[in-house]
Amino acid sequence: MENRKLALSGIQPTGIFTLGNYIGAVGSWKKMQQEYRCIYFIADMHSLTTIRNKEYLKSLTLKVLALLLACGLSVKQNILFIQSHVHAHAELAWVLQCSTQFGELKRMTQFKDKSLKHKDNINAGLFCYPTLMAADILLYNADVVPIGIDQKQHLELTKTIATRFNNMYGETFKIPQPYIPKVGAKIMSLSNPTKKMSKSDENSNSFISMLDPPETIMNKFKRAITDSDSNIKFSAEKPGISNLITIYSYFSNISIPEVEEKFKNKSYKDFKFAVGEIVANNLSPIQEKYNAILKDECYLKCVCEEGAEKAAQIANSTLKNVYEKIGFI
Ligand code: ATP
Ligand code: LTN
Repeated sequence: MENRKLALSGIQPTGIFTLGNYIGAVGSWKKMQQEYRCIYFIADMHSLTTIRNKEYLKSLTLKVLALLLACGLSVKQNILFIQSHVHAHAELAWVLQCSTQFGELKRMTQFKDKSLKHKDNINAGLFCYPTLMAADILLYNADVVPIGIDQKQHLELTKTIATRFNNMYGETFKIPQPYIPKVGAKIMSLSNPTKKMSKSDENSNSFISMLDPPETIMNKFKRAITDSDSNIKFSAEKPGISNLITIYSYFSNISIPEVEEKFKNKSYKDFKFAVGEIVANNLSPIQEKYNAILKDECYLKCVCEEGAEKAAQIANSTLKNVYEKIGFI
């Protein structure tokens, strides 16, 4: 009997993912493979809330899959699949929507932010997004959900929905816990360090894409907005330099005070160069693997098919149990 805990998470194919997604989420997914059973997926159904271009969605879904594999996710040890291939997600989402209150969804900050950003397309999917996310998690009885801090509110709502369902129909779902990294839970935009780094930002200088070539990475860090001061010190009053310290600390595996000590006599210019270099050096091998994997369409198809089959077995069994509990015959 497998007694390791289960980790589960997803990423939307809304763009080639950024350094923020990597540090806040995908990097943890990779590390957790040693200790946990892991289920990871590409949340294409979620991305339909903002993407309405067929070819764009299709090509991004495959690219994101290739990039996840290139980052080191193993399909031998884990389940990796595409959300829309497992129909139980949509079905459980409906059931959960019927035990979620309008007021609860209205309070979600992601809904408020995205409705401001996509004023011409405030669709019902965007509003109900957290119930689909709850279904993603509860179908597999996940113990932990590795996410960046921006998704914490959605996870809290998942716990509320699961507890409410369990109280109403009897013990059904495991209550999941978030897993938020201590360093890098919210990597900030390089052009506005009070805002989250986001792959759908219109300004490409605000983020490092995982596929940016080394020269672009060096340039983006060189231009990164920092504070008027010149001390390489982490503090809430200096979000620009603090963001760069966090990124350096993540890739060098040394603590924030150690980064400060290492660069205490250096200028911002030198430090930005060092950050660019360490990031470019870490992304290069991933990019090489990505280019090789993306060429092999047969392999990618095979990964999706196998992943979906394994995921569906677990998800369908949970859904069957839920249908019985709620009185579907
Ligand atoms: P979008 O720009 O389309 O809103 P996003 O970049 O916010 O997307 P998601 O696909 O919604 O990315 O997020 C995938 C995972 O990455 C989530 O766990 C999320 O918390 C995490 N994440 C996203 N942005 C950051 C960031 N800047 N820092 C740390 N973690 C992040
Ligand atoms: N909402 C997440 C993506 C996502 C997810 C999930 C994360 C969809 N379903 C289930 C963890 C568990 C986001 O990053 N925007």
